[in-house]
Amino acid sequence: MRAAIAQAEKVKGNTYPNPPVGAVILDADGRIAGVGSTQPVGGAHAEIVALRRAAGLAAGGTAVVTLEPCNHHGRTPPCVDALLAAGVSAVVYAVADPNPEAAGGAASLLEAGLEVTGGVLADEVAGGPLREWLHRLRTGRPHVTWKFGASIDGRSAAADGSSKWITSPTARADVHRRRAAAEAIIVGTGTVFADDPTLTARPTDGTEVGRQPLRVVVGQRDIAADSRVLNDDAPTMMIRTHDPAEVLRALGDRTDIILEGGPTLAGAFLRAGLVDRILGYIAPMLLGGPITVLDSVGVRGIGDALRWRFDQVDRIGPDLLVSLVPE
Ligand code: AOF
Ligand code: ZN
Repeated sequence: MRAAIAQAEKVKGNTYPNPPVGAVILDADGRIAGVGSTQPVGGAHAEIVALRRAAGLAAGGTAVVTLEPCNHHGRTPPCVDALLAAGVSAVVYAVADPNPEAAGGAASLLEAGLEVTGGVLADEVAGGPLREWLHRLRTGRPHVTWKFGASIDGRSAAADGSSKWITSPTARADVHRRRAAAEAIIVGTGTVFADDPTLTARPTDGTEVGRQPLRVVVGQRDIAADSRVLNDDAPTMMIRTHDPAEVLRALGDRTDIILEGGPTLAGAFLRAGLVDRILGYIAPMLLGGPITVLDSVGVRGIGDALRWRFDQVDRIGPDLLVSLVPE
């Protein structure tokens, strides 16, 4: 299943509105015979790619998939039929398909006499490659990750406004990898004025960028025509509102959104309850001073604090990467 998860991670961002799914086919002796991941929408599902690679070796073998195999004729025929045709004798999956149209694959496979096991590493998959897609299906709105880089005392810039190189190149490379998997990156006009960011995905670890995420600039003010965010490296959308719900509506059926600041816009999204995950890149540096990652979120007393839970803490080069989810 970990190999299947790795396959899913590889295509994250390139499959929506379909989920990024990974599959591994084991031959009758339990050796890996083929791996695959979901192709861009309208293309083959993960199981189909893995079955093609495994060819004759799938017979009597096991299919390991991060999502319950689909049971329906959607844009592509049912994976259940392909698994039966290939003669696999067992199917292991992580997460049951919550899409009512596609669900029921496990029951059909059982009925056909296969050994079926669900729930394997389900939490890892539901919190990992499928997190954003499951969120979209459950809530009908995109999954929003608020990402910031800061000194250990929560400052995003020094008192004079200079903010380059707070976090290390390793941390910045991680940001670019995540941008490459996202569908849109949101900033406020204030960030464009202050930092003139390019907001493209430029990973240095060899991750291929199939398509650049949409750059979204939110706010009433006009930005300079020569702002980097308006260059030809990626598409850009300007949205003249401060209402987070309206911003998300303008993003249509997108699934995976990164909010990159600044402090006012992040505050508005948090107050609206429209942040689903926080990613903080924390540098071992003290800046003090007035420029913080976040403006008011309406907390007057400690009893009103917005409470979150750390779901992952990693060291990344000299910095920390902390991931939080709502408590
Ligand atoms: C799988 N394996 O790799 C994926 C699945 O329109 P279609 O035919 O592409 O079907 C889309 C639905 O199929 C999608 O909403 C989800 O329920 C399931 N996705 N299923 O067996 C895959 N990506
Ligand atoms: Zn399928």
